[in-house]
Amino acid sequence: AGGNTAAGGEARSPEGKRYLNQPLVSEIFTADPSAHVFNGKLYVYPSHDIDAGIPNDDLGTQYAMKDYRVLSMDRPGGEVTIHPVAIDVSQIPWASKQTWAPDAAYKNGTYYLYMPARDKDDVFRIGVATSKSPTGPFVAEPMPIPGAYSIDPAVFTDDDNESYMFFGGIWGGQLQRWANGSYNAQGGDTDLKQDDKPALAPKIARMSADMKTFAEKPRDVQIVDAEGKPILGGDHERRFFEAAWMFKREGKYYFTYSTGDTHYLAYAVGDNPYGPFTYTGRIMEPVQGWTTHHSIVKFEDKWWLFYHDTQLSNKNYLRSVKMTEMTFNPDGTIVPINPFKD
Ligand code: FUB
Repeated sequence: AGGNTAAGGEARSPEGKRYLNQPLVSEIFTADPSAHVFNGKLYVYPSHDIDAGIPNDDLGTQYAMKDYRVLSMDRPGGEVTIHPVAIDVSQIPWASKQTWAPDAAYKNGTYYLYMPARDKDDVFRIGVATSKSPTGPFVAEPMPIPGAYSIDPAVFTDDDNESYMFFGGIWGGQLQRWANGSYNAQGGDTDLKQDDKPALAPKIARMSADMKTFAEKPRDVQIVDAEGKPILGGDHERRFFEAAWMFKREGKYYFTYSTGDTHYLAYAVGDNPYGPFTYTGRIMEPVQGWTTHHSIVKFEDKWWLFYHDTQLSNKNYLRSVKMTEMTFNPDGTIVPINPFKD
């Protein structure tokens, strides 16, 4: 992959902006990074972007990924290892294509890889695969997780060892087609088209002890404004689009997400995993590329934002994972990050 290196050796975007960071790897394209600390090391579970020669459309048909590969490093800034294929779509019995943004979890000696993909009827479902190693190979369960649908699973384990899956994404992620509780192929390609009503909510479900099923029916994750009123469907700068990620700091629960077509990473704060969460602000301004998708993890005493952009390819569907330190103000708000240097 080639970069955009301006005179002087500095990488710049096509608009001439200087990138804040360089990609973690350039041998393959990676996106949607879910980072975790396992056994004192950093593991990143990204999408593995490929060029399938499919033009961009609003459903994300161009994101035609076929397998997962794990990245690891001993510490932030350390050498990054690209591990062999962890699982291929042909090894996921229920899936047909588009292995989108994954997440991983560890419990009781087993690593779990959560994978959204289109099933044989073209409906996005979420399945799970297991391994004794954080880098795989992973073995898929025969069927998707019952009651899980749409895209972008993010599994959060609280201090009491209970785990929860957040999931969902509108437009290509099909969440709007589940608005009435079951899949409706006529449910539209974008959102509810009800700008003055509450926006489509991401979902949360507590996981069973086996980490392979839900212990409850998924519930709506409510995102509200400072007055406690739901964020509306027309509020594209604040409403949930995709890329849910939860973390906990100093007793507060941070529900973080992408606003999609306005390209922000945003966050809302609550006092328990279910919410409601009060919209608080932005984590990151738009990156180069249409999508923005992240994770946030604490390594030793610092917090890190993992994200992606299209610096290496200048193509929306060929992205590269980056990481940068994230800091907090004394009141617990996040210091917003500009992906370009001023
Ligand atoms: O990578 C495919 C999709 O694009 C992800 O599932 C979304 O979050 C967006 O990044």
